Amino acid sequence: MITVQATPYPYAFPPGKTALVVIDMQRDFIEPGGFGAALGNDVSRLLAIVPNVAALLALFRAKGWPVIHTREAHLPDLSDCPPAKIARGDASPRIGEVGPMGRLLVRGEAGNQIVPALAPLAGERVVDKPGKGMFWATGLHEVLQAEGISHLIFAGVTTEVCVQTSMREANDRGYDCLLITDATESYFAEFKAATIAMITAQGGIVGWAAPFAALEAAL
Ligand code: C5J
Repeated sequence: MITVQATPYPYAFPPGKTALVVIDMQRDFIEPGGFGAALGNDVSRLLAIVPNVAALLALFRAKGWPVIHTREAHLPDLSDCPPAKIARGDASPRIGEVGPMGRLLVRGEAGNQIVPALAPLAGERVVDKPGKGMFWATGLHEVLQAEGISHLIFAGVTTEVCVQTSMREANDRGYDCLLITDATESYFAEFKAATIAMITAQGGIVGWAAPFAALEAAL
């Protein structure tokens, strides 16, 4: 076991049974002109964590440990997108509409891809998820169970939406989860802080949190 100094207490993980999960580091959320920007968000906050996520990826790749990337992505005919999700918002751009980087949140479109600096390598699993959480309608739990994965280390965006939802889904399925606090970000600083506080409260009711340096130090 490797032990990381974390909140609310040290996080111990077994190498070989632990995967890195990088949530939705997609152009649509992170780059100017994408879905996130179209919703009125300051995407520069998210862009700023790209080097930290790259360092985390480099560490896992150097160790030969498993890496999973997710994308929030719908089928081109939107048959996997609940009508309520399409309808949500007032004057906001809708999922499936054409934006500056192609159809918003649609598989295969330019904006739906992971930013080039964090592009998946051959052999790394890429999960297209129609929901906020990584387990809903993806079959991922069965795959991870077959591979004996018991621990998940999380990075990505946004902290309070797809990262938190995925961590909560993982927690309910029995995974021990660590969030790398400087490799995740929100459009809203207060939402990031609140998410870290709520997942680690009550003895780590959802999981643990630690900065990247603590993981590096543990190794
Ligand atoms: C959002 C995400 N914020 N990846 N998606 O809609 O967090």
